Amino acid sequence: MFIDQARLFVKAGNGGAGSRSFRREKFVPEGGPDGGDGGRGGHVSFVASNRVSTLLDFRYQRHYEAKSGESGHGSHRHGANGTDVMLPLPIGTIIKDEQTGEILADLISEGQTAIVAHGGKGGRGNSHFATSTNRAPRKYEEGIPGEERWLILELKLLADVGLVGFPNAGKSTLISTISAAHPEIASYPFTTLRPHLGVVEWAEHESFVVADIPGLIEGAHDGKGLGIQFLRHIQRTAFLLYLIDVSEWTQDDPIETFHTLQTELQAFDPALLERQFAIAGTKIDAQGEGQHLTTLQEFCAKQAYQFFPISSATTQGIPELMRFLGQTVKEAKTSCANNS
Ligand SMILES: Nc1nc2c(ncn2[C@@H]2O[C@H](COP(=O)(O)OP(=O)(O)OP(=O)(O)O)[C@@H](O)[C@H]2O)c(=O)[nH]1
Ligand SMILES: [Mg+2]
Repeated sequence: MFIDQARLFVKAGNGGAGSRSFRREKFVPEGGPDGGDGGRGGHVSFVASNRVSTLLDFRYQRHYEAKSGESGHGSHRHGANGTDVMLPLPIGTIIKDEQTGEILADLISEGQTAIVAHGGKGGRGNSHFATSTNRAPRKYEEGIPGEERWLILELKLLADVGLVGFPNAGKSTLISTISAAHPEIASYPFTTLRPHLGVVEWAEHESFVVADIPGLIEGAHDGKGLGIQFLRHIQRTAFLLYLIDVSEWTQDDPIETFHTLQTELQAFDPALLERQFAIAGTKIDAQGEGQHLTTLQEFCAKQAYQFFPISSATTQGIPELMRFLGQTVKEAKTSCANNS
């Protein structure tokens, strides 16, 4: 199961109390104060790791607490710091404070860490409070309580290619044909309710990741259908593939469909329209007289858009499309690596 959101509570450890202690030595009747400071409470932090790929763990355990710092000791000895809690998260997770909505961290690279609840500082021991008029202070400080808060974790899929299309366009069928992902497929709209990722091996040791997301309809940006919130999953993809049904069963004009899809993407994030893309005409095994296919093909030729007629049912056109996507993603990644 792919979990893309989680809510959890974190509490850092409290600081340990400072110590109230006096030096006791034989023949020294009034030994000075020697109470050490309390230890710091443990922090709660996250680390981005490519060994985890979902937020599933946070469905089962929602409370994470770090240990408190130890109290200080006599002879100026510092109490031990509380042990930190370090939780691994998939790369691509955004951490938000639930109450304020503030983004605390955006984990984008392996090993990146973020402290989300700071351990409380330890209190000072009585040795700090000696003055010329008070050589035997009884005063010491308690530790500061550790921070605590509710967090929202959001995993933005780090897919290379995002599939965009009307409901029923054949997005889930395509991803299940080209990868090991098995999202539900059905002839009714909005079968897919949450994003799915599939890894496509297009050549030996060469792969890219595709995201299948719920279908878009006209007015999605006003909340129609499933809305457009899930488009955040394709915000970071290098490439978009528009899937447009050209079977004889569809009532929609393919060019209008393309424009509607672009309008909805733009309403969510205009940058999505600048993204490299190609258009696939789907279900060509059921093209009938082929009117929709011809219309779309001519439109793409005129606009100089990359166009691929495909059928997931017969796999016609799919190997060519996969090679094209694989190569394009690879080039995009190489130029990205060279620029950074
Ligand atoms: N003949 C034919 N039917 C197809 C092809 N691809 C998909 N279909 C059918 O089209 C219908 C919709 O397919 P899905 O893959 O569920 O469509 P989707 O785009 O994921 O739809 P939503 O999840 O609702 O957005 C199903 O009945 C599929 O069997 C194809 O290449 N040829
Ligand atoms: Mg689907």
